[in-house]
Amino acid sequence: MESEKLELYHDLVSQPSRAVKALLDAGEIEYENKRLPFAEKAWKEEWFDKMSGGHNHIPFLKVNDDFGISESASQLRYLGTVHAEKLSAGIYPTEL
Ligand SMILES: N[C@@H](CCC(=O)N[C@@H](CS)C(=O)NCC(=O)O)C(=O)O
Repeated sequence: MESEKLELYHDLVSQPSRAVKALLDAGEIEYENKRLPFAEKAWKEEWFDKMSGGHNHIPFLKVNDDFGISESASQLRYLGTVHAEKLSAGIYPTEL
């Protein structure tokens, strides 16, 4: 696979953020860790609103400065599909 740049905007107080971060870490998938402090309502800032297309929720996964995935279930599925070889322990089902 060509090199892929991933950025995860998240905060660990957020359960869906933890799920996505756990999958990235379990697969040793490289990504930039972009913490948005939940208590400071950082996801409401204008730059994030613009970047997330008005979704304004965490987690948000940005891929190659190209597109972003706003739903954690979709982020997990994207990672489970694109990085299936790194998740060979069956941590994410590929037969879906
Ligand atoms: N269905 C979404 C839910 C995301 C979500 O609700 N995130 C919360 C934190 S756990 C959030 O960003 N809340 C901000 C708000 O409600 O304004 C997903 O699974 O990604």
